[in-house]
Amino acid sequence: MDERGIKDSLIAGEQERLCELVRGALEDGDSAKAILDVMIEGMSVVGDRFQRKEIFIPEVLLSARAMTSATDILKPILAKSGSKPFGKVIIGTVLGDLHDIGKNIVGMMLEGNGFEVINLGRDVAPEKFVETAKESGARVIGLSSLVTTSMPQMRRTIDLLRQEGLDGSVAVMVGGAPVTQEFADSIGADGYADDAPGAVQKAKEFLQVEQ
Ligand code: B1M
Repeated sequence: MDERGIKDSLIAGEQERLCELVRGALEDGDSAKAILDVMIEGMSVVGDRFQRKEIFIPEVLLSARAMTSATDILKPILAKSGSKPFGKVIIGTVLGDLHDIGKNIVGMMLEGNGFEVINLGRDVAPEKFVETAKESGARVIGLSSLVTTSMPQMRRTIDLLRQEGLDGSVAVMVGGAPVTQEFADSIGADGYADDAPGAVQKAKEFLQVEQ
């Protein structure tokens, strides 16, 4: 795989070139997971440059758009699962937060590992999570947050589930770059995952899927 090319085109926000390189890597037999890892490294360079004010929102948006398109190419592979679903998992990025790349990767990996995923998107209000849990009967909710300002919405969602009497039947896992195990414990979440494979692991634990 042309790792350098994949990182550089993602950092430069060159959507078409990135997609071409990703297709090429798949044709050469590289795994979707390995390609994704290289893109995640590239995106972390984008974040560092943004933080150092070397690039600004328009550039970050271009990189995000390129990564979303390239991840879409990997989706059928990551989400391929022949077996009957283990159970439903609701996922979403919390209210006030527009970051969804990592959350979507979590969703794809859950699907690829045999879960039925209800992806509510981004900027999702606590009420929407609770309402969907009631309607769908899902027993797991995964909350994603990428900005510290949206993290309090995770607590609000858990509090609302408690008020509605669902806390015993629906397990909540939280994740996203600024989220920690300590924070998860402090808001009464049932679990925390650092990355997408960790989220799959937690969902399996919650639904007592044999590993
Ligand atoms: Co924003 N942004 N952004 N941004 N952005 C960050 C998060 C930031 C760290 C950049 C920085 O300053 N270095 C910073 C947050 C700082 C903070 O809160 N402490 C930041 C900021 C400040 C902002 C704005 C406020 C900027 C502004 O307007 N001035 C604004 C906020 C808008 C809002 O949300 N209301 C903003 C906007 C944007 C864009 C829209 C331009 C774009 C998002 C596009 C999109 O997602 N569709 C964007 C991007 C792309 C980023 C960075 C560069 C990359 C995020 C990303 O996609 N990473 C990011 C910097 C960074 O993270 N280094 C940054 C790749 C992705 C695969 O990783 O999302 O971490 P990640 O997901 C991982 C894990 O976290 C985990 O698994 C995933 C896969 O391994 N995970 C879970 C995620 N969710 C999980 C859920 C789980 C379990 C694991 O269980 C349920």
